[in-house]
Amino acid sequence: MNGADLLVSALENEGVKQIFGVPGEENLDIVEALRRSTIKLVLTRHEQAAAFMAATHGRLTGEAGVCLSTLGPGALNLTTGAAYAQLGAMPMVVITGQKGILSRKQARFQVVDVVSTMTPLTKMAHQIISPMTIPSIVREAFRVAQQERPGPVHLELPEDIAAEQAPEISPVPSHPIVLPVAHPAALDRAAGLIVEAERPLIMLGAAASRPRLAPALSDFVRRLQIPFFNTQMGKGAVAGGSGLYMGTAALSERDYVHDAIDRADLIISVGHDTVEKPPFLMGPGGPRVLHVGYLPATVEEVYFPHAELIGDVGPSVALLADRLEGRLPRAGTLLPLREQILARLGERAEESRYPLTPQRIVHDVRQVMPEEGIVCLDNGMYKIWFARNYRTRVANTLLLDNALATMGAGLPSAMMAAMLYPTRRVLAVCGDGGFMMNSQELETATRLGLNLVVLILEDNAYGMIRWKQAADGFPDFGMTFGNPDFVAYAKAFGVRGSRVESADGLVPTLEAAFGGGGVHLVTVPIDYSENMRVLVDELRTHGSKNRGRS
Ligand SMILES: Cc1ncc(C[n+]2csc(CCOP(=O)(O)OP(=O)(O)O)c2C)c(N)n1
Ligand SMILES: [Mg+2]
Repeated sequence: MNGADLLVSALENEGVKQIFGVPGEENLDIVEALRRSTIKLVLTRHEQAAAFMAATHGRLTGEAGVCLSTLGPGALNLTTGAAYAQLGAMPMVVITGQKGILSRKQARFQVVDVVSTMTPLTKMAHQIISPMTIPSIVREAFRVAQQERPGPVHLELPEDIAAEQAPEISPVPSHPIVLPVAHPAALDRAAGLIVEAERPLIMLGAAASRPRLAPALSDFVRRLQIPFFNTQMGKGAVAGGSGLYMGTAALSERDYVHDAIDRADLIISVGHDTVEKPPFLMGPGGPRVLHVGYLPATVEEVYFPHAELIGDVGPSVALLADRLEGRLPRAGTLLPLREQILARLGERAEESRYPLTPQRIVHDVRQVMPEEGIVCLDNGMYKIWFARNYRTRVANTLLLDNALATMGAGLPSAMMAAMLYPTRRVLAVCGDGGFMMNSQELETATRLGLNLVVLILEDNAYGMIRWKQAADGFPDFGMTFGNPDFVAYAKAFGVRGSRVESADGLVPTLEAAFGGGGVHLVTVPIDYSENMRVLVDELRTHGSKNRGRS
């Protein structure tokens, strides 16, 4: 038995089923131990994709995903993925190799200080210096990665420690952990604030999307009958059909959902994580905010709650509802605004302009996705449109990154979702910029035999930045590029590709793509003139009218 064997048996003990990565020669002992294990080694074509996949595994299951790379260059390619998991609160364990630490036969060849690089990007970064410590370090790594607030942990296993002979040491067994529930005094205080409120509103933030929390939150909202809105990463956390959904705050102010937010006198902010672009801006005056979370709030210029309810969110909100059910005659004061807000979002959703408008694309995607289907977004202008306009009825069915907001994660995150849920429809939605940042993973997706459709929105530009440039009054400059013929590009990977040629062509093309199974790429031209018309001109007028009124 050597260090690598101890590592792999500790990973098996954690229930790890697969490791994503690109090995180097420093990992060969680990690769050999994996060959003899129950764990599958899933090769990707870039380490970044391996990290995005592992992080998404953690996000969707609550169990840390694992990625692997060599030292120096490979490890550095994992850094964006580490930051993605750190900001996005996704449990992940990152394993990297290193040259031997007991002797230096290759001097400083390929050596960078990976542990120092990973330290600010992870919850814990650690170099393993003895095989004897591996079982306990691995157990600790998974505990730290998975406990609130979840995130990435980095372990560096140098090649000589991996190869070092060691006695067989049993892995450290894990046990279930029951989290503390909010204190009765905090529950009383929170209940008091809610009873006093005249226009209460619930906000569901990123932590509301933790796996398995949706039933408790749906119950909480149903019992209180207080209308709610989501942040971008809190979408779906309350099951659909409640009739209390007021919208998603994809922008920080002036959007239609802010009609309700601006009028609220109390916001019950469940699981808000300030890594997200602010869903609303606190300032002098404004509503009171009650923060409900696994952990205390992070105080910011734009977020400074007046009271906090800290503890395991599910049981804590159930206790809160026990104190409040039937005692809130003003729960629905803001509800009459709902219809108007949702009607504005539905505008132009069926317009037959070609190239297609973002509203039409969101609308058509919703038509072909079943309630349980999962849409995974890359980062670009369309993220705002999907966040505002795409209605989710099931938690974690619109996976987007409003934390690091990196380009390039759309396809790998969709690949992970397709691996975890082979019977659900999974759609990656990418801009022509973001898709090309990790398009090499089409090979991985085909090799893995995934059922997956990739939708590319073509504007031949870094559209989001081009829009910002225009909105800020700069001349149009430096944001356009050419694209490959995406259908031919898909074909080169052995992937079927289709181009949408008319406004009515998107739904049938997506249906056919899903119907065919396997990996399918669909490309559709998008008309982004709506960005300026709606998100700048219309909302500016709306914002000023609204302020005048209230
Ligand atoms: C890795 C990375 N680089 C740069 C950015 C800044 N950025 C945000 S959106 C965007 C443009 C995205 O272009 P595309 O993928 O084509 O989507 P579009 O906005 O055109 O729909 C850029 C450059 C980023 N978020 N992540
Ligand atoms: Mg683009």
